[in-house]
Parts: sequence; structure tokens; C-alpha cells
Amino acid sequence: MKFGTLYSYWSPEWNCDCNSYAKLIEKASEIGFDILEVSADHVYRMSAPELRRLNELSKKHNIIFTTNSGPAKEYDLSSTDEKVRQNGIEYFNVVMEKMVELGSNSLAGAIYSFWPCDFESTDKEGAWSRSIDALRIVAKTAERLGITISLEVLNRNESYILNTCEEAIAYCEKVGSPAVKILLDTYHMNIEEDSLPDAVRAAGPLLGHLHVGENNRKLPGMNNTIDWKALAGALHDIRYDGTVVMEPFLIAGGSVGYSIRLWRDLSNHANGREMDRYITESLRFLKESFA
Ligand SMILES: [Mn+2]
Repeated sequence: MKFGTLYSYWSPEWNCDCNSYAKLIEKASEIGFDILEVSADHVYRMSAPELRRLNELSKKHNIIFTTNSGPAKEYDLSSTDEKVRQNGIEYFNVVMEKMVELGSNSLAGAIYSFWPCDFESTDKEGAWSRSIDALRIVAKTAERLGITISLEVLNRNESYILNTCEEAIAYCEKVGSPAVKILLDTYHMNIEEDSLPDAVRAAGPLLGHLHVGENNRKLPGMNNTIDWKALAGALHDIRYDGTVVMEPFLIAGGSVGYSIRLWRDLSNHANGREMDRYITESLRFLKESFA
């Protein structure tokens, strides 16, 4: 297994330019991560020289990139508006072309719709039908480029389309592409699944990516609300040797706090050095738990 973190851990803002990513590659490597998870939207907006620079830096520091997408509503592959769906198909095609330049072969998130959902529409059957058709087109590009798309199962407050692993398995089977898999996230699973290990076992070879965090999105090991040993057992059972990425959110305020609905500090008012210590300890905990 390879371990990583989402880029946004240290900042209350989603914004991250090329120079900031360059620093994060070095930091992630120093801490001992294998992976830095970057934003698909940032990749979409980066120039060819920027993508090349980050690609070279990642090789120098032995970091691989996974690419995280919480698509804007204008790219909603489940939209009733055909123009919006087409816009989404074109968006993900560009994202994936640019991922190749960056050197990333894993696109993960709520690719089938937009995030966070505003629940203006909750026509699940219609959303499945439209997004499955659109995803089949996007999947062709993924297959051609050697990219895996992992669809994130989200809790009921963030989506109505895929809330459990069982739903995601049925959805993936309908898409029917070897490039389309499932992203399970312990934070969402803890709300929706009867059993986290059983969900992992059910996903089996369809598990393409794993997000880890405690019940309130603290770092793994910070409060042990998740039974990490049982989860590790299930990952072992399915012989998972893929990517495991933390999505910790400790800092309230800013655009990150707003999106995550974090209205209080979970970091114990940590400074930068303490934030580094927390995540270093969490990585050690995770590697020990999953070994
Ligand atoms: Mn997640």
C-alpha cells in the first residue's frame, strides 16, 4: 500500500498555486508520504510548464500524485441539461490529458455529479441513467490514457447518488469499464455502512482508492473512532495494495472550513510545527495499523 495526504491539510483555503504545490511535494516527502493528493481543478488550470515542473519535482522526491475532484455544478455529469453534461465530459477529458503531463494516473471523487450536492434535484434513477451514460464516454478517455477513475461514495448530507458501497458496486457494473472503480472514505462509511470491513470486502477488486479519517475528519489515530485494525484486516483479505490517502480537516474558517462545514477548531490551535507533528504521528500510526 502507498500512503498519502490531501494537499489542503495545512491551509484554510483550497487555493494552491504551482509554487505552493512544489513546497508541499518536499514536505510530504520529508514526512514520509508516498503520495500527495492534488486538486483536479488546479490541474485543469495549470500550464504545461507548471505540470512539467511538478512532475519533475515529484520524481526527484519519490512522490506520486492522486487527483481529487469535487466537480463544480457546471460539470455535473448527472445534470438534466445536456449542455452541462457535455461540458463535464470535456472538462474531465482535459483534466485527464493534463494528469498525464503531471504524471498522475488516479482520478478520484464525485466524478458522477457535483460536490457538495445542493439537493435541488434528488431524482436518483434519472441521475444514475444520465451520469452512467456520460461516464461511459469519460471512461473511454481514461482507458486510453491508463487512468483509473474511482467514484467516491458520499454520506447522505453530501450526495444522494452513491451513499453505500453496495450502491457503488451496482453503479460500476452498469458503467462497465475496467477504468471505473470505487473510492471508499472511512468518514462517509462511518455514517452510512453497517460494517466498514464488510463494505471493503464487498468492494474487493473494485476498490480503486481509499480515503482515511476519523468520524469527525480528524487524522487517523487521533481519537480512534474507527476500528483501524478491523479495517486493515478487510484490506488484507482483499489483498489491497493500492493508495490510501488521508483527508484530514482540523482548521476551521476559510473556504475549506466552509465546504467541510467545520465551525470549530479541531487542531487544539496548533501552529505549523504542531500540524506537522500530528500528521507525522498519524502516518506512523496508519502504517503500523495497516502493516
Ligand atoms: Mn473523501
